[in-house]
Amino acid sequence: MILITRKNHCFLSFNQCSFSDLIFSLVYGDERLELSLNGKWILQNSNGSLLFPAEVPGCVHSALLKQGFIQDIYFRFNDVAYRWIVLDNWTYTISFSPSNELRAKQRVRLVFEGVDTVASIFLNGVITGNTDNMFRRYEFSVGKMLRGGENNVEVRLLSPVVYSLERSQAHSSYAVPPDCPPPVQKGECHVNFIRKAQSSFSWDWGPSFPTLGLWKGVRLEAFNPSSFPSNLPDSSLSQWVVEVEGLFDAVEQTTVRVSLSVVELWTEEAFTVRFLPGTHKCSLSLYVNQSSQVKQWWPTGHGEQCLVCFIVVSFSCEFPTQVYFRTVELVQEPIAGSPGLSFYFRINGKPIFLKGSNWIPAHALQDLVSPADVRNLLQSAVDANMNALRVWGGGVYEQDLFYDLCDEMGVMIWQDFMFACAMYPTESDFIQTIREEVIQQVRRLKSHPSVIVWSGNNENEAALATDWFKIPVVQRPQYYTDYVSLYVDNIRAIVLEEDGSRPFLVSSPTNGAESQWEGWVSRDPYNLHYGDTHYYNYTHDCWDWTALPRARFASEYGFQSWPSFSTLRKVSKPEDWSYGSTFSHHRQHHAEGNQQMLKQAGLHYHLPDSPDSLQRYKDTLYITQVMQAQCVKTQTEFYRRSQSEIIEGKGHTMGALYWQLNDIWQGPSWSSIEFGGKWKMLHYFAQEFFSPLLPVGFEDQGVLLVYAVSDLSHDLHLKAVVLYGWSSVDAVCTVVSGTALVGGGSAVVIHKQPITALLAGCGSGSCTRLTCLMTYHLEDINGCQQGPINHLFLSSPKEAHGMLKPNITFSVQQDEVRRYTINLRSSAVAAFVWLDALDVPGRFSTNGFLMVTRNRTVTFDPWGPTSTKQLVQALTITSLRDVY
Ligand code: BMA
Repeated sequence: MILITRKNHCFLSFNQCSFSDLIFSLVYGDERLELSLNGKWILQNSNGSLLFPAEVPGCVHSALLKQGFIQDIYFRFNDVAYRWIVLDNWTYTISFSPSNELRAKQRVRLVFEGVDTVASIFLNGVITGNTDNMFRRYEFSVGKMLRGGENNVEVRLLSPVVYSLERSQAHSSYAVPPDCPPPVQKGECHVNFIRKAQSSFSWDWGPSFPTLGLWKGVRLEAFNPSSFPSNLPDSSLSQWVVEVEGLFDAVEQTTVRVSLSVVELWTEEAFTVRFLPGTHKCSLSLYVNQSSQVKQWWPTGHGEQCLVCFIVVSFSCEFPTQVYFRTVELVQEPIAGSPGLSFYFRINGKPIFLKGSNWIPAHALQDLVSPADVRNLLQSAVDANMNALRVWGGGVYEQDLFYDLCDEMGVMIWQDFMFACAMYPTESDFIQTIREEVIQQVRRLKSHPSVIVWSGNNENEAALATDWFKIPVVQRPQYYTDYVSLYVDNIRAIVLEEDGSRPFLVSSPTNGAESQWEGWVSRDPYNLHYGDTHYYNYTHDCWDWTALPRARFASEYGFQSWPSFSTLRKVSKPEDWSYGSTFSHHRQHHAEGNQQMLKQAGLHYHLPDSPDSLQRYKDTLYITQVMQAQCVKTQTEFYRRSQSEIIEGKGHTMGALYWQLNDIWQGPSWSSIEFGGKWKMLHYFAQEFFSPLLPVGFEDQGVLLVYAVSDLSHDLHLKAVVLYGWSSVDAVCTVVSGTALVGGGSAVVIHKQPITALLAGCGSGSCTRLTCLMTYHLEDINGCQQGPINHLFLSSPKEAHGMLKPNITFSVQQDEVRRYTINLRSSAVAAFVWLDALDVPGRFSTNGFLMVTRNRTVTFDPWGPTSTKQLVQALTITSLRDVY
């Protein structure tokens, strides 16, 4: 059976509101009036003991913070200390005076772009509506309720924690697990009973801050009814279609001529649009000339993100906007020599290996995520050669800017719906609010070419199939029915109705088509022959690639590490600065996490033993980062080199999205970027292991294999060059392989040799597994290096002989641009050389590297003003041999 989703697809990138205004004024020659209610509101707690100004958009925590009632929410144990905030009810109030002109309009709506979460809304003391879902926009008709002069809006928010508890208690017929997070997370219970960021009640990488507030904009909008459009691209197997969808709200019948054109494609189509009274949907389709050369949107690394000018003309006025064109297919078809089905994405007809990671909320208080934070994180992803991110289902549907930037930067988005690691209730009011959430989010996001797949939830198929919650056998059918009702009969049905242009997966991990055939819950959603896989193993030696799952698509895998000392220092006191401190224990939300990191690190590295306790603490943070970087490197390289082969029936891996890109606070986690944007060692490693062209070396039963992995579009003739030597920067022995053809989008073996022969070939028997390591790179037929230099340890560094303290010294000089050059000098081969500019924010060109030469130059791009002096003072250099 071949299951292929193939859609030709174009995306309108214009601003929906302006288009709405456009149509509106065309029809009525009238304008829509808006009164923003953003800005200063008054906020008070339930007994009125706290009453103070609060900014909207915002939340109770950030308002308390601004008033000085609370300190940095992330400082030390404040997540627990500030729990009182979310156990209380809070009311936001604002007074405003709408103009007579606004009040005179036939329709006046009070619009909340986002209410967090459960609230009753009053206008002039009269209830206007209720909210129960932070992922929805709410609009209330308030025309007749507005009065001349001063009016007021009051939003009475209920404690999300109390609400969730009450909802779960009301659901008495059967349990909807889990009740509470594990105690190590210090979180709140029953988060699955509220449509709110699931991680806000705590997660294994984040604190419990169940926010309350008006987290998005509030406004009054008034108009004489006509229309507001959204856009809905359509599909065709052979042709590009630009489809514009409008939702119309008209009082009388009107007829308008509208023409759509893409001038550079010589394509134009005219329509007569008849507005009938009432609200209804209307779609206009522009079929692009088949002979046209459409400039397409490509993921980064595979081409440009072309925008094409699109023009709407009506009443002889031209309204230019822009569209993107791209296709996406999720290919699930038989593979020769392997049971099951393939699982990969084809963009514009080209199979593409997805390289990237998983995105979580960038702050517990979403209103504190600045545009610069979003841009910096996404730029960091692209700079690390990522082309894809998964917006994970336990957080939030991200803000518009996030998806705009992904469109611009060519980052593909795997978009989860916001359900994670739980069962969910299916009472009709719950389903209703979710239906509205899904409709709104799909309409908001479907015009983004970056979004390539919808996915119903995070790990709920696996939770059900592998019985995470110990549900008695007799009760299971109920949970299966609920699962299918929520994700298939409702969410999937809406997505298919609203957006037929992208694949939809019910869960992650899932067996995809196979799960569907098995009734949407596969017996084993982790089956490596189908779909995507999540894989975690903290206790097994992470260097042992033979234990790794040769999956079709690895959508989650990872290891924890601690952030750097400079990041932790901001939220701690000197008494916290040891690995065994109460603080270190408190910040760790994953059971046994701190011990697991040291155990894994201890398999290959000497653990820090400085007599100076602060130094030992800093060195321990460092060694956790070394461990994480090397573990995720090994695993990612395994997935990348598995893309072209089937071994024992498994392989054709076409995606590696490690867990997780970013952090929500300063604590231990799987992230490669610290809270605040600083790159961990893993992120510098990702820049290398996601290189478009990468040599991957590993040992298989005593034999060295070097693969060339290429994401390029063209073929290359390459050879591997292997160099090795441990104990001295001068001793180098070289082996050059034969030349091999490396096709674009493939992984091929380029060198194969028993390690014993390799070592013996170095002459005089001086090289052993303990005294030597290998570095290797690819060269083209002209002898030019292609891709980065990679390395392979032949034994654990803790067993290596001859590793010396490298005594690395440095000098800094400023270039004419705002960039600094750091010249390093080492007296010995040094592993995991780590430059840390402490509190000077910025990025190094490379970091955590193996230094096999006496001299090396690294550049530093500061993110703000600094000076050579400041940088010299801040800069510390640590290598593996320095910590014991
Ligand atoms: C995965 C994720 C998250 C979690 C991570 C690390 O399963 O989906 O729920 O944070 O593992 O445990």
